Amino acid sequence: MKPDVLVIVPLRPDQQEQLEATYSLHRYDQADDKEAFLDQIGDKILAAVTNGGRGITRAQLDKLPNLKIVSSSGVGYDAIDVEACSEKGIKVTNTPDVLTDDVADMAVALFLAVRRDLVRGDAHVRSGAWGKDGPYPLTRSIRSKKVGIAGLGRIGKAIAARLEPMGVELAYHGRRQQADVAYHYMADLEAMAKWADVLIAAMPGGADTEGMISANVLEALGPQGSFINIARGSVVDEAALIACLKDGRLGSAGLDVFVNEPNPDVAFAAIPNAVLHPHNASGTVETRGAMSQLVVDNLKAHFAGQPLLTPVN
Ligand code: 8YV
Repeated sequence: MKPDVLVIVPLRPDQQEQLEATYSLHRYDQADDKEAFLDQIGDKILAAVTNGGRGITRAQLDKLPNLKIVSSSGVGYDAIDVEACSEKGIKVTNTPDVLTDDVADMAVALFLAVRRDLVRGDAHVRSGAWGKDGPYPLTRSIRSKKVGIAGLGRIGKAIAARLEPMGVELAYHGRRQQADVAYHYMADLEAMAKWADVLIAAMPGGADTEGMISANVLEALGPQGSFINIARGSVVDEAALIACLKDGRLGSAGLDVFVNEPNPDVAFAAIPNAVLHPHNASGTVETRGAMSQLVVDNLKAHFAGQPLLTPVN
């Protein structure tokens, strides 16, 4: 008898095949009436596969009385009710490390795109404005600029490592100073934003960091400053971000994440000083494959009674 597994979000094709071969899959993602579907099959589900975006809620967990593990594709688990899982003795796993490089690359891509005006430069060529109106306005050098990273975890460190050889001055903010890190630590986020030309958000999402990038922080960053977010939409006061970008209190932004995904606030579409990306920093074939494999491998370890590879709780 194959163990029954709930698929909230399917994996990449290779890994989905592995799941199909090993487990009896119940496709929540394909069910029209999801409530009725859970009522019908909830009792027999032993494991669930989801991702960082969809997660799993307490209401869903309540319908899965025999669930023992939630294996999620994504390093962030703010959409998973980990507290409810722990209460119910359900293990949660995520996919750290395998996505670090791609996410850090995207932070740097947004940083460069924003500071060197890549997207508007592209439009200047395509529209013929170059020939009609003349050369594109000058931008600002990256070299010698001050970059503050909020959240110096695995991804924050990978971003710093990429920026260091570009000749920027680096500082970081987090809950505490890290003994083995040479970058300048700033305990006050607003003070770091005031100091910085560019502020990069790389902290986890969730209640602890909600709205951390406040109106005050954005204003401290200022009219020449740029905000880059590859973390979660929830870490920034998005209404303040939109207002500050519109009226020039903040210079520019590069955003991979939004409060309402996949339908972000329509106001963003009319903001020329922002580069927008559809939450796809980990979205490469290689990395999504590695994330999917880690989801499969965590399930395998669980059903074999072995230690989980990347446990969250
Ligand atoms: C994914 C992410 O896009 O890892 C995360 O926390 O936000 C992204 O890698 C997300 O988990 C959906 O798969």
